[in-house]
Amino acid sequence: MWSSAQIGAYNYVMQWNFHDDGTIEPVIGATGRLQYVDTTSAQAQHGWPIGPNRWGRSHIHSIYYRLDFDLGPAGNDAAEQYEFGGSGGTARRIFSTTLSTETAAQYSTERFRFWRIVDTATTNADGHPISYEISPKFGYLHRNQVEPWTLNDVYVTNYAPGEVCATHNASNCGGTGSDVSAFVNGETVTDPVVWLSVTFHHVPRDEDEVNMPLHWESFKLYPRDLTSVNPTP
Ligand SMILES: [Cu+2]
Repeated sequence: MWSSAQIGAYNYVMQWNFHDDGTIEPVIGATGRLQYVDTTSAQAQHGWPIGPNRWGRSHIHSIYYRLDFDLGPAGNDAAEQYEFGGSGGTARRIFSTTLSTETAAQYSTERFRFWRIVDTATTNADGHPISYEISPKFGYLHRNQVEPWTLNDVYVTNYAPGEVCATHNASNCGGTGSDVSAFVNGETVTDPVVWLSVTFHHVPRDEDEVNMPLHWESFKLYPRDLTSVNPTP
């Protein structure tokens, strides 16, 4: 399933790929034309030469997904964070945390961190609770103090009808609260919504003109114990 939206000079292609094994793969494609081309040598330090007195300004694309799960019967969903402690050794211990209060979290390549939404009342044939794992694909991280939503990568909030857009929620989306960082305000999580960032750093190149090739980014939502064996043997 896909759609395309023009935002500024860019076109973004939003794909949702549903695989036979239950994996859901949201994919975002960026194309269109460069948004910012600088024309003075003083600005050259921020980008890459793409023509006579023209520099494509480097920039970060930040895409935020709002994932509102409801596994199994209504209710009983919980959010968990998993990671592996230690470093280097051959046997590293798994740690899990139930995010029962609204939480902002960061990616960790060193600790192999991932998250899942679990239905605490529904089990597969092995007796394991059914869940979906959120498996990020780590990109370049961009922390900008004046854009507080960039200071973390994953947000778990309790469902609220006014929390719609990750940024400019009140001004552009008619919602309640400024952005996803403000949605994390101590509520108990009984109906989890996960917000996930996908970022990439774009250093323009000659090939980006006239029209850019599609640049793809993605992450995966894996069924974890949704079935007791491989559903596609
Ligand atoms: Cu770009």
